[in-house]
Amino acid sequence: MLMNPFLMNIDFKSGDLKPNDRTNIRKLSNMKGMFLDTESERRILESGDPLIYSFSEKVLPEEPGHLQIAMTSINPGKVGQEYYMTKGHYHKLAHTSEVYLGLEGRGCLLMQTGDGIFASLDIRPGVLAYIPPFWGHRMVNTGNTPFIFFAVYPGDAGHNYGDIEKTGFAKILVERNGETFLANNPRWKKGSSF
Ligand code: PAN
Ligand code: ZN
Repeated sequence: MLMNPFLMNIDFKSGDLKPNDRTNIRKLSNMKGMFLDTESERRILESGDPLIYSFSEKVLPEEPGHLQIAMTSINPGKVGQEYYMTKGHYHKLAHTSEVYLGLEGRGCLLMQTGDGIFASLDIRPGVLAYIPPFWGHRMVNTGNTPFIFFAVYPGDAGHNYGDIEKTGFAKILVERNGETFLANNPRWKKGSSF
């Protein structure tokens, strides 16, 4: 069936994508066990359930030939020493790629392959990252303001969250003594997805 061309509006400052079909909310309780410091996680959850990030999507056919588009806003904050971040995922069709474009705030893109190759890229407004096939990806907000980015990826890519939920990423982004750096994740084990 022929789809009609259409426009959408992006508010670079707030991250609003309009009109969108779905806004997904990820609170700390939706990410249990994903931050290293589970004691800090428990303490935070005793007094509330902060919004870590949200992302809005236009629902498009999950078919080859189409694209999916999404806008994500990650709040500033930390659980223990670890910055707020997205869950992160591989694509279900692992050989599909993605483009992330930084629009507001500052952050870092963590990537890794199933056999443990790790890479990270600093993202700022106007910086575009190309995530090639087979790289799992997670965005981290390393600033003091919301970190907003645009994403576009193949229509049929799908998402595989399970492998990241099991093992996390090889490295985590933390702040210690005012310094931001990548630390080895003691919980990380080599994945077996590919
Ligand atoms: C992005 C992500 C979005 C939220 O649109 O889905 O930033 O992150 P999680 O999916 O890891 O929760 C994307 O990479 N889509 O493929
Ligand atoms: Zn993706």
